[in-house]
Amino acid sequence: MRNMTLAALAASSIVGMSATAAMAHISLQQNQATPGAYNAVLGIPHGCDGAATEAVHVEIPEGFIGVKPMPKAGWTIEIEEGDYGRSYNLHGYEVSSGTAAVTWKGGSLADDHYDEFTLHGTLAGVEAGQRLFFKTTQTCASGEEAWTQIPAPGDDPHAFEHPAAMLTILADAGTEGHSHHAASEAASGDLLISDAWARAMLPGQATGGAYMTIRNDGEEVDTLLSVTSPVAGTVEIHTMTMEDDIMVMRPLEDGLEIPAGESVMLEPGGLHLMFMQVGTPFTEGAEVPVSLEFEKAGTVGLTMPVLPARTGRGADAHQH
Ligand SMILES: [Cu+2]
Repeated sequence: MRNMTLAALAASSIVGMSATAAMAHISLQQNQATPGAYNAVLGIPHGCDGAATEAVHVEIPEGFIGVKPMPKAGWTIEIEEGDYGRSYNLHGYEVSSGTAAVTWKGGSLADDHYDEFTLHGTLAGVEAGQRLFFKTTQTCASGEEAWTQIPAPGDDPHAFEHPAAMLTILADAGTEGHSHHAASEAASGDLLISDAWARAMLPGQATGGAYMTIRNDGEEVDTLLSVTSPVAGTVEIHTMTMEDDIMVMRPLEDGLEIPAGESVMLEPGGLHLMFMQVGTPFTEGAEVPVSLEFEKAGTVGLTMPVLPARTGRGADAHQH
């Protein structure tokens, strides 16, 4: 069902673009990754207007450090070194410069063939939700094809004819030392869910709150229709507003809209998920499984860590 929905979405987004542009984009085989070791595998799906590709040049984005290209038979490699925008700690060493660009040249990749070019490195100093762009230029006997367009924040990356390959950073669930960021994440289609957590409950309490950020990188609005969890009788999506000095919570009967190109934050004092009829109160360190049903992206499952109630606004203690 979900696959059908995504296929239908993909088909509809192709309408209006030329067939070559729709299929032509250079992209990363794995376009979402957590901080740490990462292999950027760039797929080159065709040549330049029918001509064979003779060189592939990739600019390394800030935050992808210690990069080494994978050799390819029939191609020679040229590495350009440069300074990073800041310094990083890589395996215990302070580094402030490294590979800035890589060129594979001297080969020949026919227009009707597909090949992959791999860069191994480490994603460092990056945060969940951040996007890294790999500007790539193909050189053919007939000329160049530059895949270097980068969307401004909020812009739709799908609208470009020659977009740079995009990598989205996911939350690092293993990060220690800042528990408020130790959140689970999940992605489906154009949606990215990050910084999800459930609030620890008091003994005997039957309702609990949960929070997350939902980002929609797509071209169309999506709607969170319903939420379920095996550890709660029901889960509601609540708004919270101040009315005459009183905090009022209301379920969103028609679901929660996630506008195209925007992030919606569920956070203490505002929008939240409300777990009702919870059998065993959530305790710090436990994990809460949850399943989110979106109108377009389908079902997205994730597991949220239970964190202590954050300091500050205590108004949404969920004592209904
Ligand atoms: Cu509530």
